[in-house]
Amino acid sequence: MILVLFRHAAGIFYKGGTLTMLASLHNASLPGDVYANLSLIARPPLPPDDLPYCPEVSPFLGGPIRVTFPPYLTLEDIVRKNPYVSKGGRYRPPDCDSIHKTAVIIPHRNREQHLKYLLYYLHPFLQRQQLSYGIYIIHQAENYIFNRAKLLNVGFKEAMKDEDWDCIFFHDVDLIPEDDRNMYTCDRFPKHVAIAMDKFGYKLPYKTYFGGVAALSPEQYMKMNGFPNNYWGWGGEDDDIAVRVALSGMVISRPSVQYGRYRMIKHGHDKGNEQNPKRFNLLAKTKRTWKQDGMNTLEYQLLSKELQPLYTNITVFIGTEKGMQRST
Ligand code: UD2
Ligand code: MN
Repeated sequence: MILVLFRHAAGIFYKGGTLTMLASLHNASLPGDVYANLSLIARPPLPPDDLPYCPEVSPFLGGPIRVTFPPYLTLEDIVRKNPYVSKGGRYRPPDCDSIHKTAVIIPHRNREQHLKYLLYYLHPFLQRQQLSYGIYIIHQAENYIFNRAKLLNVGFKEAMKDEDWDCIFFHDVDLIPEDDRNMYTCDRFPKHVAIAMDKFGYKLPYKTYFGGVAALSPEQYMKMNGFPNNYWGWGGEDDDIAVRVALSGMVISRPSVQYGRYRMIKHGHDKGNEQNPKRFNLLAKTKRTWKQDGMNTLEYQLLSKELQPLYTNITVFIGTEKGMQRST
């Protein structure tokens, strides 16, 4: 027993040593470059079934990430920089068997520039964490008012058809993570991840804040009947989700403030996502409505599902406030 324990401790020590060595090596060359450690990842001459499990702590982590927005970046550049990413924006570590399968769901309309930067950072970030992952863009068709939470519900449903994901990240398109120790894996409770954003002075704006980036396991998500479908326009849906967490008997978990850091790409108000004047009324009723509105009442028309090189694009018609009839 003592011998086993000792070996175990030595293993951890060794892993820690490797991590420190790699981190300093990478810091010496390009401080904070999110692509710095990727060249160290290589496919060993082993059949995929014989790969060892990935270690508990990835040796490719580098800590803080320097976020800049290179002006001439193209999607082709990003493809070239991520040779192990396959069609549909899918990845599994080539050198080890990951126990984590994470889907990232991004609600989207008309934010192509933000999407490009997010992909530029997110792919290497997730590879450094040695996760198996897939990136999904949920694109709201037509010009009717934007509905972030309903798009996230669609993303969940469609992603789960592809794979038995064990963790779903619901991710704004304009938030860039700034520390790769912010693991894109799930906790015992729904995890609010974007807890320290530049736009809020790297602090939580209020205690139950749940916006930006959040991670739920499929079980946690189903337990709260997913997210509301009836918040059209800006605001309130994130607070509704936080209330659902509590109403379904769970609590909010969070990473450490040192790791849960994000930069939000600056933007104005989008046309078609005006402030939702009904948000306060809706929020006052969540307690009565959460079981009657959510995953169990989700309706949409899937218009297309395309496997792009860096992501799976899902274009969906989600209807209007009045129902599923076309607005035009
Ligand atoms: C805050 C929250 C966000 C959400 C929103 C209220 C932060 C960092 N985020 O974001 O999670 O709760 O308030 O609804 O505080 N989008 C498009 N096209 C559009 C409109 C929105 O793609 O025309 C998507 C995109 O992924 C965007 C997200 O919806 O990041 C949230 O919209 P926002 O960025 O305009 O709102 P913001 O920054 O106030
Ligand atoms: Mn934003």
